Amino acid sequence: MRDAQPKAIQLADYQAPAYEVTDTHLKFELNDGYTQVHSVLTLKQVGDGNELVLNGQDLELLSIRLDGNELTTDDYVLGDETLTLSGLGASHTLEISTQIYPEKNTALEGLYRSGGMYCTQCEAEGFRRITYYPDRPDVMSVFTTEIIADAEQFPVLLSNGNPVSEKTEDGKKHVVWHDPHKKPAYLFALVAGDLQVRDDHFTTCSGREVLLRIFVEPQNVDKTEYALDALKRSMRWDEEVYGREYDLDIFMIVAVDDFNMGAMENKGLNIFNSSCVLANPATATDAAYQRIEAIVAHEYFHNWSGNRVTCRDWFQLSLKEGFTVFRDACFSADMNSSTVKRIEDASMLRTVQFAEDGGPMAHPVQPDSYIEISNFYTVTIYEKGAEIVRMLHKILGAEGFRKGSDLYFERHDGQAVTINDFVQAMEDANGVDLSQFRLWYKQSGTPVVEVLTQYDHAAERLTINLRQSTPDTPGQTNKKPLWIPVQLGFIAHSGEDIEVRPDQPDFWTEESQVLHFREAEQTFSFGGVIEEPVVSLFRDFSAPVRINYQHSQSALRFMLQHDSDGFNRWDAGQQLMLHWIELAEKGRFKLVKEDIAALHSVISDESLDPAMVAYLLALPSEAYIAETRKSYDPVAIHNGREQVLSEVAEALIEDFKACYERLNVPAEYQPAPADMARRSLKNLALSYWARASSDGIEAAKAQFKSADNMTDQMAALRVLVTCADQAEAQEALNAFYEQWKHDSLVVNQWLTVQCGSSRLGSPDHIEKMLEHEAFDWRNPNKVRSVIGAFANQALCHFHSENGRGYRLLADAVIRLNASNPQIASRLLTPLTRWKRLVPSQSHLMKAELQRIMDSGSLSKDVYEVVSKSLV
Ligand code: 0A1
Ligand code: ZN
Repeated sequence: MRDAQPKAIQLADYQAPAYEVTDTHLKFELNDGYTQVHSVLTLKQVGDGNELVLNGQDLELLSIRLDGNELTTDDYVLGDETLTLSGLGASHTLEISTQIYPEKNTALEGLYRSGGMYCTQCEAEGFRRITYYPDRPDVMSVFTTEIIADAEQFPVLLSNGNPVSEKTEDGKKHVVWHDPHKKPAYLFALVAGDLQVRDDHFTTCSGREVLLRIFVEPQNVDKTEYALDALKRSMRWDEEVYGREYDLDIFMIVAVDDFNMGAMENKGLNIFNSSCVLANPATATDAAYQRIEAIVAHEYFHNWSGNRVTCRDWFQLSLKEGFTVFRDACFSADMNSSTVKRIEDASMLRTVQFAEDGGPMAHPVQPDSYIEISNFYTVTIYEKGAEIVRMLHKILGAEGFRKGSDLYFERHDGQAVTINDFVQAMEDANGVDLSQFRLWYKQSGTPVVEVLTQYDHAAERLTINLRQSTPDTPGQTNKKPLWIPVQLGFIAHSGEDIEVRPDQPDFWTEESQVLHFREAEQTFSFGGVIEEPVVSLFRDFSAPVRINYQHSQSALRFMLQHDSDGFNRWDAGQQLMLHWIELAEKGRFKLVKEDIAALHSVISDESLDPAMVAYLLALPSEAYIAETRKSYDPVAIHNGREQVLSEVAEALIEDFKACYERLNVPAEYQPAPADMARRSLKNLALSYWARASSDGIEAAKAQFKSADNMTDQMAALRVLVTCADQAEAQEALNAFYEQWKHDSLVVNQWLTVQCGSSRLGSPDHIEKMLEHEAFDWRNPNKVRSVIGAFANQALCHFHSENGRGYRLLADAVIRLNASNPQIASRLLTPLTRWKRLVPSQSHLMKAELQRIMDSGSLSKDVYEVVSKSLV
């Protein structure tokens, strides 16, 4: 829990460490109820000063020796969260023993118990809960780790690097691991348990054999094959696309049930939330398979972008996260449909990151300050950070970007560096000046680009006028113009693209079809345009900006059918649908025949990728609709959207039925892109069909009963929960629970489908689920499945008029603040949006934030978000 007023850490205060730890020897004695940690650190003075500050949190200090001499309390200063030694010399050996209580660790940071196993989570600042140590990423050390534990209970004892020795004596197992690569403490990991393993091998590009191992609880061995395959694909891809080879003899993944985040890239020993690694056809949906592939890749790619080259301090977090998300997105695009991947990512960014950037927690991709670093594992750092790297890729071209990344890895291997070092490598490798581009890292807020186009038929000339501005955000005003890459296309009446030839070639990159928009206002002209084209702007979502450009309804319908850029094709449909929903909210919506014809042409175009068709026909989410408005009424949005859904379903009922029947063919389940695409369109068609007809509901019931894979079963269950009458929906939910209650990951999906449902997810229902035998406050996945799903998906219930939804969330935050501050703080996000809501809801929400603030001793995590939100 926090001091009275937690202090913000400032980037401007960064100071290099005075001491380096060249070697770190750790010995863990895991005992029932308590663990002892003995460390031997080899210290070397490398900077100014003779003071060594070690971090420590919730530790019992047993002993401390310097160069063999036991120190007394007079020899050091023990603060709340630090232990400081002064007057040190050039080199020393420091030995520290601490005692910790993993069994009581509910925060899931440091060393903790998850079920029958021990595991660690050290990023960002968890290592300080294990022993006193300079827990900062710019202190990199070679680690040797000895683990001693009961041989019967914990036959598997793992740590980073390569195994050195193993023996069993007096019922205790002793193992030693050695990691030859220098690393910061946040990449340390330890696992102990009675685990089973699935092994595989990978031969690297230089011919080295690497042993690949996935450790899981025994009942999950049949869920490991896909992750292992994804790992091998990732290893090959990183060699081929980035020239990066793996660097140890062994690479391990461990699945853990209690985990705050998705996964963690500890050197050679990745630890995964079991929901992000375990899959078999009967229990995991296609979406889960794709998430697993992406996260396995993400953690693996960190081996270079994060581990070999790491961050100097936590203000540089996006150095590893933005770059690694960009890398995993390109990998997923290469393994699947690149357009669909782009749509998913951009849509998530526009919904979640834009909301963050427009709210009280807005921060630059390189923040200037923070109170609790755990609060900065955000969509801004990750996804906006990835968009910035993507823009660099567009500006420099694939080859230039690769030259830059090669230089970056070569120049900084084994170092802890800054975002600026990354950009500098890109600059140096390409001979470009990226000073203006760097502003993307420093300015928060979503830029708005206003576009005006004018066509002069006689001169065959098109002009495009662009104006940019970035709104004020907390602590930042008067933003400067950014370097915005605008990928551009002109579409002729025939539907074909016309060549784009700007009169200012210096502002144009032919390879990526990008116009470089770099001033507050710029006008570009294009000659030789013989007919007035439809202008397709920001193709491939080439910059993370809001665009103000009014296409006519007919131009949008035209783009929905003809734009050669898949992203803009989809986006044109989204804009049309946003307009329909707005009209529906005003009671003025009627689907016109031109709209029906456009949708019909999409659904009946069998040449299109079915996954793409499914996206083209899906309405924007309620959360995204809200995000497009200055102020919003969530219930009105919900009702408007429901009306449009029903009208589309009725108008195209025959198309949806036919589409479902065409695609509902018996086939053995494969998690392959073409099969996933077929299932996604089939299940979308089912959801519309069931909305408009009882035959559709019957089809959903049949699919629910006969499905041999979770994608189809869950899709059918969702349809029944949404469209069938309440009793039938409940019956299906009960049957599902009976079938799957032994499988915790499937039960999580069962919780999500009902708690996130705009029909069933009422506060009463949520309270009931919190009492259910399947629920557990200590397990973050369960909390997310019930409370997270409710507050982020069941929006019409969460925003219920009497404020009960807000109260329920606030109660959960107050409760979790004490046991798991990270989860409490993340759960809180929907309450930070109060300023954007209609006044009646807004003050109810604010009152709940205030109640959290007044509830007593807040963790730094919760305090930071609540206090910033109340400003
Ligand atoms: N670095 C991991 C994510 C991660 C971050 C923080 C954690 O605990 C606070 C845990 C995991 C990644 O990007 O995958
Ligand atoms: Zn990451």
